[in-house]
Amino acid sequence: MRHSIVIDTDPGQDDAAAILLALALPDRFDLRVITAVAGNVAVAQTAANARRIVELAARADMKVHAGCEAPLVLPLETAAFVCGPDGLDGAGLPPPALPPVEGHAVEVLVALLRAEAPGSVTLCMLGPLTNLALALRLAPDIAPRIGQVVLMGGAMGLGNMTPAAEYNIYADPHAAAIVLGAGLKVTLIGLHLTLTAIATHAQVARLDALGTRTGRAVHGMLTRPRAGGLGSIGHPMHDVCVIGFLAWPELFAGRDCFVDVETGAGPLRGRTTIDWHGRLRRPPNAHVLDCIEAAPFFDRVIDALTQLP
Ligand SMILES: [Ca+2]
Repeated sequence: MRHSIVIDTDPGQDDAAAILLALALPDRFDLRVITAVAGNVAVAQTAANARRIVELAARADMKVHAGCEAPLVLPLETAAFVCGPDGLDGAGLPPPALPPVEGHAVEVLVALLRAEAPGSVTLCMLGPLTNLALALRLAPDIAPRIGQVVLMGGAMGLGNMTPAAEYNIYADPHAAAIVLGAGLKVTLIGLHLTLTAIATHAQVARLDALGTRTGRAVHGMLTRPRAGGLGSIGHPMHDVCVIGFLAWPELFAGRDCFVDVETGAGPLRGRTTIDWHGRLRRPPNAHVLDCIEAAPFFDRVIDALTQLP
């Protein structure tokens, strides 16, 4: 099956790998447009980073639109302490040759969804959900036109931004609540899964051995020295799981659940309460993934990346 997708993103090293994976699988993905959002770093930088990535993949034709500069309600808190000041620390990429194209990401999302056949477009959400939430508020008629949303965010358990919250949901909890409350077909890929999606040292070394500029860039991002990480034993690649799930759903498992988002300002801000056992007796609003077969997953990711320059 070939998916018509939009990638909404805040690159971010793992966003970069996700975009590259989508571009490396043209028989699986028709990437229509990339929309950038403030998150890991400011939106001017995330949009520039998306340009750097598509140019790395020799896809300078790919349209990148900049979107929201800040979360819906709260001030922006970046994750530059993890991703580095430009968001792509370790990639060794030059500045983009071209700027983002005109047109705000939110308006582009609305126009695209209105123009396409209902149900035909999949939204791949790799950052805070601000752009999509604002699009749903601006144009509620797009909700039934969205085929599905696959998002990286939340956690069943410990967060990475705070003990309670994963970064993407923490950064804009109000947007997450809007998206999860909009009656969309949502697949949620949280930290509880992505922290088990670890490439082995041998797989990471294989990236470098590809001898391509893409292989070098991804290898550099994965192996950079990091402050502020969780001290995991390998190289979690959170956002890659979104694209990988659409390409190879047989490597993942999960179940339909009700998911609630804490929008209050206290220590639980951005917490996702995932009702795995149905205790709250609320209708499910997301398909929550909890398992990935990491070894074959990364073999396939690296095999795909061999297709890029
Ligand atoms: Ca991201």
